[in-house]
Amino acid sequence: TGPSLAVVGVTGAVGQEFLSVIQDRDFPFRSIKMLASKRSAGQSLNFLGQNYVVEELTRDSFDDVDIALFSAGGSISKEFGPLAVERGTIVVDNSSAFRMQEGVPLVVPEVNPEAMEGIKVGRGKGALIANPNCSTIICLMAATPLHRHSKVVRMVVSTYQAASGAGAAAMRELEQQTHEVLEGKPPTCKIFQRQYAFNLFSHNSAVLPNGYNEEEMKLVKETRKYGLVSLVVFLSVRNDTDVKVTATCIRVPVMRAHAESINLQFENPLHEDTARDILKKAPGLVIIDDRTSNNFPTPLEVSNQDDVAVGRIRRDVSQEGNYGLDIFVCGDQIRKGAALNAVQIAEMLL
Ligand code: 11C
Repeated sequence: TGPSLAVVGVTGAVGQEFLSVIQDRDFPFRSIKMLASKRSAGQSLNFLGQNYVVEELTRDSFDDVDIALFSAGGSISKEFGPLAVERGTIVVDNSSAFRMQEGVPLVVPEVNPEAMEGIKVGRGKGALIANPNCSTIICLMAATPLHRHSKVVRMVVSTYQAASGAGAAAMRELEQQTHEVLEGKPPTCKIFQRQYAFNLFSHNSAVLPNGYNEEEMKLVKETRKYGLVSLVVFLSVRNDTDVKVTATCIRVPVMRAHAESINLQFENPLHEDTARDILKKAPGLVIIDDRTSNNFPTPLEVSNQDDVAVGRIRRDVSQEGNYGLDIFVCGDQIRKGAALNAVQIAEMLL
C-alpha cells in the first residue's frame, strides 16, 4: 500500500539520501522506480533488502507514478518535471528550476505548509512543489519561529557551506585534496579549480552584475517569495515581501553540513531569553547554546542528523534595546537541506 514513487537522480548524493530518509521514516510506498541518466542506468542497487536496476530517465518514466522526488539538476527538472506533471505525478523538485515560478509552492514543512494546500495524492492531478535551496531552508528553520513572534525587518546572513552542496564529486575532491596536501603533493582541482582543502572561498556559483553570487541571491529571493515565509499565518500579512535580506555565501572545507551566522533586526523588541524559549519549542530545531563551556553548534555534530542546531543566541549590541539578535545555525545540507525536506513534503501529500 501507499503511493508509487520515483526517485530521479538516484545515484547522486541527494538521491541516495532520499532512499535513507524514506527508509528511516518508514515512508509507505507500493512501488519505487530508481531513475538516473543513461550513464548510470543499468547499475544495480539494494534498497530495503530488494534489488533494483537503475532505469534511464525517459519521457515515459512517469506512467503510474504518484510522487517523484527529483534531484538531478535544474535542466533535467525543467525537461522532465512538466512531463511528469502532465501524467498526473506530483513532483517534489530539489533544483532551482521552478522555485521562483508563480503558482509553484516553495515549501519548508515547518515554515509554510499552507502553501501546498489542496495538493494531494489520489486526486488524479499532477503538481510541482519546489524544495528551497539548502541555505534558505536551514536559515528559515530558525528565523521563522522568531519572526512569527516579532516581525523580522532585516536579516544579514553569512554562510559557511559544505562540500556536499556541490555534489558527491566535490565531497570526493575535498577528501582527495586533504590527503594530497598532507602528503605534500599538489592538490587535484577539478570541481572548484582551486585548492579547497585547508582553504575557503566565495561560493562557486556565478557572480551576477550586482556583485552577489547566485547562491546569495537565492537566499534573498526565496526568503522573500512569501515574505519571511510564514508570518503569513500568524500576522495575516500574506505575501509581505518587504523583509530586507542580504547574504554572503562562502564554501568551507566541511563535508556535509552548512553553518550560518544570522543577524536579525526586529520591528518590535525581542529579548534573547524569549528568543531562546521560542527556539526551544520550535519543531526541527535543537538548541546548543552553552556559554560556560563555549559549546555551540558545529557542522560535525549535525551531520547525518535531522534537526537543525541553533546557538550563540545573543542580543546584537550594535542596536538599541532588544531590536536585534545574532544567532548561529548548523544543518545537514543533504538531509534537512534537501532530502529530508522533500520527503517531509511527500508525507504531507498523503
Ligand atoms: C550549495 N546550496 O551548497 C548549494 C547547492 O539551488 O539547490 C544547491 C543549489 C540549489 O552549493
